[in-house]
Amino acid sequence: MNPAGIAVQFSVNGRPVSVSPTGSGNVNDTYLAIFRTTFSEERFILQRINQKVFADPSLIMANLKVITNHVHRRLEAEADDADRIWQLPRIIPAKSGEDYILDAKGDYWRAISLIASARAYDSIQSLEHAHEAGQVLGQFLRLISDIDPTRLHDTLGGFHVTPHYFEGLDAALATDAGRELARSTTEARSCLKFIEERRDWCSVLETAHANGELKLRPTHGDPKISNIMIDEDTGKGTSIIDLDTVKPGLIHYDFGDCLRSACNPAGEEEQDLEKVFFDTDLCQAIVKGYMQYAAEFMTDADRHYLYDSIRLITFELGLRFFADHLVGDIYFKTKYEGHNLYRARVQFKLCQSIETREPVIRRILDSCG
Ligand code: GN1
Ligand code: MG
Repeated sequence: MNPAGIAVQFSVNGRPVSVSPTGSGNVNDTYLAIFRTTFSEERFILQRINQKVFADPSLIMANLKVITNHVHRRLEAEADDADRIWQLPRIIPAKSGEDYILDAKGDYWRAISLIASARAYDSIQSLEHAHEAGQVLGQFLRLISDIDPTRLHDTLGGFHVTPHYFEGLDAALATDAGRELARSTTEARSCLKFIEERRDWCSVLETAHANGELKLRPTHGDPKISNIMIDEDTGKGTSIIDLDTVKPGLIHYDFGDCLRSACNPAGEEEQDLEKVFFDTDLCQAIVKGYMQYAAEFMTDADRHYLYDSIRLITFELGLRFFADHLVGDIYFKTKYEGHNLYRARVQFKLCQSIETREPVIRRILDSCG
């Protein structure tokens, strides 16, 4: 069914004016729906959940409910003392009373409220923007830090467990087509070399988890810069969006992912690799903002692994893009031939830049922590 036909099945007043694609997500299909009544207008977000990625969308909705109910309650309780109006989207139920619509093709659709008068950016705009992004992530993780992680479903097995992505790579390399793609170009060969040189190190966080140093907690799973909403009037961060990947995990992957994405001023889709690097001034701004809220729940062991988390998640995303390239682009949506290979090269360039700047990054982490 078309998105407009789905949109009217949710509990929203008025009639549809438009339902058009929005955002830059790599997995789900996202639309902005505008409805009007005779006296007002309502805007909300409509999404078709990609079931090739999320096998059981009802579990995502269950997690979303736990998180949003909890955060809304805490935000209300703290509102009078807050320096801004913090927000988090809410689920808009279907008219049937369910949290989602299952269409005739078996696709799951859900609606969530729009964080209005705010916008997200695909790449970092300024030091102030970076500082705000850090605050938004720190605040979100603080607000969910008292949720028992066992209340959340593991909606995506192996997500952000870096060694797990080597299984995908190795399976791809075991096929003729995958091996051919990995060997056929200089670019692919150098990606594979980059990956192999880091194979032994990539278990660093999982080992710390296995030996009890790091614990599973509720996490966001995808706190990249394009998921952080900035108030258009004040320039302050107000909300984090895209809560599909909320699940029990290591908060390090969240911390690292925010820095990975926000400290590369060129953005993930930059076509000129020369422009891709890890900006340590932006890093300092984010870490300062993050710690304002996160200091409350961070342990010494958490702090010990922060540098690794930045390097690792960048490496992991490159590995995921590269492995998807080898299997014919089945996970991440692509716009051109070789898109995922190119995305992998961007992340590996960034990872290299992080490695080169390790001493500076560690100094920043020590002084802000
Ligand atoms: C995917 O679809 P989107 O853009 O929200 C991916 C993230 C990656 C991100 C990179 C479920 O997120 O893990 O970091 O692309 N989400 C999933 O842009 O795999
Ligand atoms: Mg996402």
